[in-house]
Amino acid sequence: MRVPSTPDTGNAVNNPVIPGFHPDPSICRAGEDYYIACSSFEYFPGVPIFHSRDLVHWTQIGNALDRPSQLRLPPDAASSGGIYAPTLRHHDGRFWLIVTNVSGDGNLLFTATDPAGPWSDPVPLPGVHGIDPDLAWDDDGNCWCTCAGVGQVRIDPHTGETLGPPRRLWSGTPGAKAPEAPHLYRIGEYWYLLIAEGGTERCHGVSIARGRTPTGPFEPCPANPILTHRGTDHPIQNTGHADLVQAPDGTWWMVLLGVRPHGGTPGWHVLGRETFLVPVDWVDGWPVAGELSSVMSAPPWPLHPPVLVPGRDDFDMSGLAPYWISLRHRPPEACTTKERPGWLTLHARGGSLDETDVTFVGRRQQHLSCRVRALVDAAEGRGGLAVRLDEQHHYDIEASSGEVHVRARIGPLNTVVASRPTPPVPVVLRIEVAAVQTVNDARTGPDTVSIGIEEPDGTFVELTSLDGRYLSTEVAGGFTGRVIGMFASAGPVHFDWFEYEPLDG
Ligand code: 6LW
Repeated sequence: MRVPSTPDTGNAVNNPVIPGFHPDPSICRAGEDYYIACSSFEYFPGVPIFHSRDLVHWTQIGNALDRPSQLRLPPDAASSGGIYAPTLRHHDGRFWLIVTNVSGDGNLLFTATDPAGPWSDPVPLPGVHGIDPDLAWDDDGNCWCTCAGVGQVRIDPHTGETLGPPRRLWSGTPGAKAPEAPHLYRIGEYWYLLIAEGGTERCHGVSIARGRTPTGPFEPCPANPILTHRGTDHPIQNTGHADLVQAPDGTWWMVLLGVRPHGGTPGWHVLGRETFLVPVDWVDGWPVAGELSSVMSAPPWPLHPPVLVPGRDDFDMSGLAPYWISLRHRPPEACTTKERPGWLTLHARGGSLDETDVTFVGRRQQHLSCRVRALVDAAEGRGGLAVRLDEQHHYDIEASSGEVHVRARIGPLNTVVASRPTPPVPVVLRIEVAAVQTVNDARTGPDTVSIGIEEPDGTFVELTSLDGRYLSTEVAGGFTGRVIGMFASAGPVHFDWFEYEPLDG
């Protein structure tokens, strides 16, 4: 197979280009600007939106669904329910986002003039059935909506009305399961239908077909799957759910999801499905994906250094940065920086971390090794720091007036693993995650979660060290990745600052 003609520019860039739990990436370009949207499941706000000028460095500019009128997640919405895969497109001078809320309203369509927001209230699509909805317009202005399973229906994107009967376009490669994540493109003389198949685990792959019209018939690419790591011990696995974009210089690129397992093959992954980038060439009217690797040759244009996200948040702003996410809904009164200026106050809504309505504000773990610290005043309540996958899989350190407890929840096991008296003053809690890298990226070293407090002089007192594999998707299941953050399980709990420090080197 030929490798893409993208010249090796010599300087290397890292993959994933958007690390941490940012699955199901959908990309579009408007002029010189690229945008990516990702799924967000039970978290609020939903659908993080990223911006880049070079395809390599991405900055989160907001979340498309940041109002309850856009994102209704019932208190009992399942973990890994809520918002599934989006499609983001730029058409007719506007940005269009279509997405499925599997915990309520089904398929919804949003528009914006600025992808940073505000986005519109939803246009419901009651006649569109299936997940992973895609949008494509033909030269006659018809809007085609294609969904997983690869069914298609014509819609009015302004009213959400379906126009005409649904039709089946393609069932994917015979013998491969779960044709999903469809995206339809008009490229040259063909319409191309890109899909994921094999399921979003180790058998995941990207396939494509082409036809002369947006409704087919479609002929599969003889080289399908055009990208997969199934059956290999490649350090990037579960590769699939892709989207294509053409750069202003005419080169083609593909974003897709992948995971970085730890512990050898098959191993376990803790950061969820992350967004990767790979170059694409065209041979005989078919796309040929380049090699997907952890370090890739930078694209052949000037790189724009990323806007660095501060590792420390002192909660001095009136609102929260876009990387902060809560579970299911964030009632303003439960999470405020107004009650004690310069502090974030969380008011418990009743639930503990084992419940779906716990008051929690966290950020995605984006590094295999990182240190998280926070200064907590729990004199009036109970709360602290947690690293979570879901209600049944989390490690947490909870402070109250005069003591801290460390708890491990692994499925049916739920136990306090360490306790320690503390002076009745604000205390610095620390969670340190270390997935030790070994030679050749084999990642067979230990994956630990060290939890403790800091003495007034900053000395770290480790209360326990737990095995990180039990906070992995292979153990917990689901579609999300680790989120590390602050919680309140009783009363008000005040946080003066929160610090996230990568330790990956
Ligand atoms: C998504 C489907 C998938 O809707 O997993 O990886 C589902 N592919 O396309 C949730 O992410």
